[in-house]
Amino acid sequence: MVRIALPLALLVGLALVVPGLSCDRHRGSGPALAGAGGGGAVAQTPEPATAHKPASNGAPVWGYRVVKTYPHDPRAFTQGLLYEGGKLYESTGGRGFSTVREVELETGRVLRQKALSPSYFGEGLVMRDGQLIQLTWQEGTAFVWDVRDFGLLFQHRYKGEGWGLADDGTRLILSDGTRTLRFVHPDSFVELGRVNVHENGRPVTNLNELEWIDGELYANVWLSNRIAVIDVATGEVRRWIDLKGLIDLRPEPPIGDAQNVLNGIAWDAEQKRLFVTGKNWPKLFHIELVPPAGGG
Ligand SMILES: [Ca+2]
Repeated sequence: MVRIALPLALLVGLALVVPGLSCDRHRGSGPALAGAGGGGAVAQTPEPATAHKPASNGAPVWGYRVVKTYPHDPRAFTQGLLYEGGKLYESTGGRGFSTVREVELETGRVLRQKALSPSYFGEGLVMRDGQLIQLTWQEGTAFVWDVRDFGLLFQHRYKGEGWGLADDGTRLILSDGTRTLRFVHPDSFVELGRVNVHENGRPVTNLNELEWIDGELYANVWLSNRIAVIDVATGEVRRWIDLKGLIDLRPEPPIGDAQNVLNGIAWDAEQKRLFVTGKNWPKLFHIELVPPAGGG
């Protein structure tokens, strides 16, 4: 696969003027992936990159404040992130580099991990009843791991692509890069319903990593610095979180690679801490959200 190393702005700009230009979101050119066929992923055609740009009369845009910065494994092509029981768990992508792992928050050190077969590409991750449920990108398979030893307990099958995964306490919520969220039964992956995400009637696409926080769904929007906060009953984006400037990705690749976008949201429900990171980012951030002037 031809290596595409364009600045993000240029890449998005090209996507606007070149119909069908596909962005290989999962090429994963980070240190762990370099020279290994780039992950061998098949390019895909995202929906129009303009779709996620908030309308001028759209939902309020919140800012952020960094509370604390932690190290993050720059070889981790982050696809899923969660915090549960005082521990941080992560799902990484890339063909031959996909893992499910427990990470030490303070140091970023990988305490233990399970590597996926090279034919699988890790994606969204949730914890439920002592089990880690991990999506795969195009393999239609969700792995259920025993959190105690990362032993494989079960596999579910589902249709289409898997990007992000969240748990609303009753159902799992699955994103696939489109504007559509699917609700599936946590024990069977049988589909229970779906909703299209929008802002003032405009579709919001490229929904990626997810997190369920106090009755709302937080969603990374692929190739953007924004998180959409969604009312899943209606699909309406209630507000945006703009994380522009959180990390300086301008230095040389791989850190500056266009694929190394914001991705990964984890919520520490006990201590009310919000963590975010990105693909192959060397840092993970505990942030607080700041409402817009005039209220949000
Ligand atoms: Ca998450």
